[in-house]
Amino acid sequence: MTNAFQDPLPPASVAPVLHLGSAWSSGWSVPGWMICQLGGITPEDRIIFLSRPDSPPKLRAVSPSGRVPVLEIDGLRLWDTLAIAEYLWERNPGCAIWPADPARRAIARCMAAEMHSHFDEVRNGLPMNLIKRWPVRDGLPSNVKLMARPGVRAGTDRIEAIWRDALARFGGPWLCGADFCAVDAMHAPMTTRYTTYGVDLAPDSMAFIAQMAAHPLMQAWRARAEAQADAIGRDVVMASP
Ligand SMILES: N[C@@H](CCC(=O)N[C@@H](CS)C(=O)NCC(=O)O)C(=O)O
Repeated sequence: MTNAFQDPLPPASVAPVLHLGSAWSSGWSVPGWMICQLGGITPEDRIIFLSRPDSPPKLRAVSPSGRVPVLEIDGLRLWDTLAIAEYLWERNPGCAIWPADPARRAIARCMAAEMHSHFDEVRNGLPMNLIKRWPVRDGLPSNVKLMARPGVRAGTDRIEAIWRDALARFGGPWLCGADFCAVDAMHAPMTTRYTTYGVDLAPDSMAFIAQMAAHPLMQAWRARAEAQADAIGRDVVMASP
């Protein structure tokens, strides 16, 4: 029996091509796209809408893991956000992906790795949807119940602690100091979940969430989500997930 994951993928492009998911719901697509901007490349973006019957074969046609983001660059196919960040940094050391100072960069990598490795309970408990505002429909659980889902409060407490510690350590306004870097990009989709579900966190966390929403990269991404929602139909987007 043929396993689709073993099918060879086409040779990767030399000119950068970035495969992304739906802008309103694909959490990892957000930092994938932002990190390319921070790395100084302007890839051709190709969108695969997720959660559709034809999504899995479309994803497997470009991604060995069946997940996005995937960056094709220099003839390589990179299918992981953190690996994309590291490749673009090695290709252009000193770009805006990581802080210039080695100690700050090491802490940045700890924060990025923790966000990359953990918090699935928060991701699954509060699914990302940049268009929806809670409550939107009767009969669904309140944000209080969503926050009571297993692991959501504990994960949120840790995320707030990361923000608080990093802002105190490096003086803000971003997690590694004055400049927005890959760590902020990786936390960006997390911040949006609390806005979507109307969850009130501590005042300093709410300030960070508001600051993130106003960042030009986040605003550009949100505009993309709004445009996709208009094109696809807001009823479809509001029903997701
Ligand atoms: N470890 C991967 C995670 C990527 C991931 O989970 N992507 C999701 C979208 S946010 C995906 O492609 N899911 C496939 C699907 O929804 O069918 C990374 O860092 O890029």
